[in-house]
Amino acid sequence: MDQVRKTVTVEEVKEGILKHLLTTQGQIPEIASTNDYYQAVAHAVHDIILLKLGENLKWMVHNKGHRLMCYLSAEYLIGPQLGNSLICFDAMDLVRQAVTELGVDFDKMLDCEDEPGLGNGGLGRLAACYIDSCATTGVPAIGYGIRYEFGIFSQEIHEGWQVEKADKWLRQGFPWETARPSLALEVGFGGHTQFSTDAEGRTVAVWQPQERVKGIPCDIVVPAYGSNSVSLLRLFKAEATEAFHFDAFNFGNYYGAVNDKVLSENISKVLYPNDEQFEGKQLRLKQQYFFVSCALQDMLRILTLQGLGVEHFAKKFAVQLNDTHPSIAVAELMRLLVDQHRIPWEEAWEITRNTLGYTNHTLLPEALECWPISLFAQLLPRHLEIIYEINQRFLDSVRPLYSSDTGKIQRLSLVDDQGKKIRMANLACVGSHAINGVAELHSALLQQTVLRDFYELYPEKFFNVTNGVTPRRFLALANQELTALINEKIGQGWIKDLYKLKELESFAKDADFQRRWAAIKLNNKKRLAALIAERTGISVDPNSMFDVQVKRIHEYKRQHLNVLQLIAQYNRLKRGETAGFAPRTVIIAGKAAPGYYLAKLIIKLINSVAEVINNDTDTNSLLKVVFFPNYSVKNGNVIFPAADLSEQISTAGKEASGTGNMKLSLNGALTIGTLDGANVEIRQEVGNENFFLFGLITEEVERIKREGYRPRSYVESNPLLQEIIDQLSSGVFSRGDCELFRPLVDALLNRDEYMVLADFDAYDKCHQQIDQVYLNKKSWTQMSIFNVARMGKFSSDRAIREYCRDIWKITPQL
Ligand code: 26Q
Repeated sequence: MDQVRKTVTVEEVKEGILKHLLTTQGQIPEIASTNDYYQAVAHAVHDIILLKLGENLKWMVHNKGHRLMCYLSAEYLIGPQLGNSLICFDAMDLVRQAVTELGVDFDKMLDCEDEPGLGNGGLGRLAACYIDSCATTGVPAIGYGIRYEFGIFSQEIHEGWQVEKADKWLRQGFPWETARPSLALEVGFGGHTQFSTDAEGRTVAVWQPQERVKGIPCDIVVPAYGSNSVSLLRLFKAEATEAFHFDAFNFGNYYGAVNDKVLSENISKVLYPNDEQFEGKQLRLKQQYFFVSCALQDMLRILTLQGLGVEHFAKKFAVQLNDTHPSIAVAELMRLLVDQHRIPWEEAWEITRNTLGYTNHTLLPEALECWPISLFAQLLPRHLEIIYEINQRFLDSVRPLYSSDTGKIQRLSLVDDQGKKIRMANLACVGSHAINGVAELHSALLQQTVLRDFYELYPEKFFNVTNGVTPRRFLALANQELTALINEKIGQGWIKDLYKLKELESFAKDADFQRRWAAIKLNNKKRLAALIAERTGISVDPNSMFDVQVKRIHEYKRQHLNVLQLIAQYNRLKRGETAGFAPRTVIIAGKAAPGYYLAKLIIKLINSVAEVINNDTDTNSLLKVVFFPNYSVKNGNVIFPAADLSEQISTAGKEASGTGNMKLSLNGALTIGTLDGANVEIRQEVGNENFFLFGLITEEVERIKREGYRPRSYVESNPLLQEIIDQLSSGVFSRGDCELFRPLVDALLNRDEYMVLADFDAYDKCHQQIDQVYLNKKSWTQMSIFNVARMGKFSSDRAIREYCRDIWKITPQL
């Protein structure tokens, strides 16, 4: 936003801040807190966003001349807004100066922002990166979702256990949104369908819902980097309809009416904190339908505003489904077109399929959404009828192709074998023109496993779009010192074209550049060390290797493999085997789904092992362990720039892509990883020699399982592993409690679903090699530079361009 920089002076910024200090915070400078200043600065910057970009926003929504991409996602993990906006406007220094001149600590001021945690993890953050990249690449886009009052819980650690606290992100208000009650939409639930005949003798279905709820759009304008382009994030908040008040006075049941009002407002109350594990909760289905219906109605309104008829829907909108969470859109769009706009079924079906694209994010069978038909019948009776109709027509059309193969027909059906559930992935596949996975390996495995039958039926519908992350937030903002060094050498072009980082390769062997590179890493580590001390009381040595695993806690992500290796290393140090060892700080962070017992026990394990190791004076100058509480976008941005080693150690074939792997590598961490998700492509890009590979590959995992995996045999043949299992079982890390970790040990010894024991030895050996490389500082730094220089592919801008080309048929304007 050159204009902002050119036209706004420090004095004007100060004026804007002081104005808001008074008008928004009701404060005078003499007694204002740092938080008051944060609020004032945020409002002042938000003013600029609306004043400078408002026109562009209107143009984007109302201009007839382009196709609009509408992203449907139940989650957006957007992170703090102020710093990112300043990066986009290239106004960081300007505002830093203004705030400093007002006598306020700029960094403390930035730190006041509570982030909206409206997502669980990767999928929600990906949605936020994509909305950011649409703005920067000039792709007209609206992200539709839910404005949860409580986002992902905030995590505290009490005696080593995770404790969930409500996320009151709205406590101080949220300066970045504009509620637009005049644009509210109505959504129905329950009731029944009435069939009647219209003037032309056609049957018309009219859904008579039992309950109605209003969706209030809360708009967040997302600025581009370096242009006036924007994206719009439109999140809906549920509110009771006015009808409640009528009922109350007509029937004298005032309490009942108010109670119903409260119940309907519950829809947007809280984000469900489970990922990768489907749970068929009624309120969750209500959330999904609520925001999808609001979104599609909003699109129809935009169409009308542009003077276009509904028959233009597919030309006007490319709608992308972020996993199956919004897949009820298939039935809702059909309902709106057929029941409300009287479009013939076949034509409506054509529109629906041409409009929708479906992105899959998981191969784990337990994560696939299958909703009980009984729940559907109760909540969305008309949609159930529509889904049955879609299914009947679909199965009728494929039966001739597979006449003798009833198994195939059963697997393709939108209804499960017992006739009890709706398979949302099947609905999404049938109802969209494009289906994609999120990394090469994932897309290939989708075609071979969960979506195999659909791939055989419609191979032309399948695509891969490897995930990416935004370089604005995850490098320019998170790592400002490194950004300054990079800019000095190659200019700022990489911020919009990440492939330009390649130009850093010519400095990889330059001793002075290496020295500066390493000095910046050290500074970032000092900053993280200070935060670790503040949050956990643990002191860590910034000169040790920072070995980082940050992501949701899940057995398939194998944080416990990390812990087993850590114990192996601890045992070696205890035995005095210190030769060739690089002093190491193992940093793990992530939230466990509140109902996922083993994941929570893994957190307890990490903290218990940390307690023993950190307090052992024989070893604690060489090895430390930190569980960093409450991993979030905000904390992530302190962790990524400080990482030396990035742990991406999921069982091959289980991680769809991963995006933390990209954020860490982009900040100069080297990866230790399996051939899983996007690791495969990261390794391809950075070069095999700059990536620490270990472990079974997908085919081997499958083969060993087929042939009968006996996890115990790996323990029996490896004394190191035997020793660790014995320590866990005999209370060495649990103050003598032999029962505490038994569920974990049993899971490993008896099933080991994720092949932790099978991969342990390779992982341990790989770590020992890494130490050798780390001890050679020059060569480590060189590898770090190569990693960053070769991360061009993993920009979300590249991903958005691919979606535009292959799926949305939109030409990016920038
Ligand atoms: C579904 C139904 C009911 C309740 C919750 C859910 C639910 C919520 C969130 C299911 C899944 C999620 C989140 C999944 C997720 O984050 N997947 C990750 O997506 C990333 C972006 O593509 C990938 O990089 C990761 O590999 C993948 O695990």
